[in-house]
Amino acid sequence: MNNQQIKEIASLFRTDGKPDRITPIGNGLINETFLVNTDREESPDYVLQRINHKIFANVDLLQNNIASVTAHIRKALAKKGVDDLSRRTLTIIEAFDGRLFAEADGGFWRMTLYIPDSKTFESITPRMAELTGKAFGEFHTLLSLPDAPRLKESIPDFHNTPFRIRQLKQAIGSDPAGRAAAVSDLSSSLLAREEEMTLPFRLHAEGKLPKRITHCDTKVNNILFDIDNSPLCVIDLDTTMPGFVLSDFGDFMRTAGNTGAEDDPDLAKVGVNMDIFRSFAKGYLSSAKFLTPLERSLLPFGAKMLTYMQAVRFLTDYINGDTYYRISYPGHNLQRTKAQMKLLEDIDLHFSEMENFINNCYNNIDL
Ligand code: GN1
Ligand code: MG
Repeated sequence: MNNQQIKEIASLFRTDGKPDRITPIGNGLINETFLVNTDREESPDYVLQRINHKIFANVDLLQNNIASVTAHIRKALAKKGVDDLSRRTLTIIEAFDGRLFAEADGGFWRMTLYIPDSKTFESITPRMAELTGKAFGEFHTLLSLPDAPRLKESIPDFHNTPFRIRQLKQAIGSDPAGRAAAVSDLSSSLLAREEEMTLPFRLHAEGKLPKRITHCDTKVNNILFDIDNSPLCVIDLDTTMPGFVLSDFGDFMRTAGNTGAEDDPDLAKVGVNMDIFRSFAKGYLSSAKFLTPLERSLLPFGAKMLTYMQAVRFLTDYINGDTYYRISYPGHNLQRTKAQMKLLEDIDLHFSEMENFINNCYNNIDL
């Protein structure tokens, strides 16, 4: 698609000023994202996204979820006296027909206000991690208030580890790209940990572990930071849905708490950054006051489970012939799997240190 066509799609939304310049932005693996500047200097800029409809089958449900989450956060922040509300949560821009998305070029598109002077990072400092932990604790707190919206699952079984393991087994069984045999060492070592990695789901079935509204994609690059590097707002609300808080804690650690990249070709660089873990945990515990003792004690397990689940998902996609995640080179999903498995090994090595820290931190021993 050329810029002119994208500009025409941007014109389907109620922007202030006429869409003028289009620039691809972001590095998500699922949706395509563009910055839209308008012809009026004094108008705001906008973010236009092509929603991956293959993955988000029900766009109406998806956009309604996001609208109710952002409205709830906005209301709660206003009550607390926060004034820069349009920098603190996403603002959806309606299409001219009043819908929260538009249909064009055989696909689904949506628009939000661009938050000026905001930035994203692939890696952050311990101080930023502490403030981000606090911000996630606040996000979870707001979404566990009694008047929080009841959300439906935009992707059914999204952070459901037993389901993801079943998908891996199916991929191995059907082997559509003929790749399963060559990676059988990797899949066997992942499948050997099935029992261990599905614990939260058994605890939930026994009524011991609650589900709350969680973000389910707390990669470090899904947080916008302000010019002074303080966290501003969580973006990519597509998968906000009922889940375990350990998921969000874990997904952040999987990304920000990795000394290497998610797909690092140099496995020697991949490992746990304990400074980030400690700072993030400290910040999170300082504001997530609603946690039950079991939820709190499972936070380090979240880092393990999310890294494991991501390895399972990347390997499944590799075996399926790369049909889900955007890849930059052949074998990218395999490289991602290896990097996640290396991280998982290192989390295993640091696991008791993580557990002790959470305990001590809660008891104010190590603050
Ligand atoms: C995807 O869209 P993006 O890049 O923020 C994926 C996440 C994965 C992540 C791995 C809807 O997130 O679940 O953790 O890639 N989102 C979806 O980088 O599958
Ligand atoms: Mg994203």
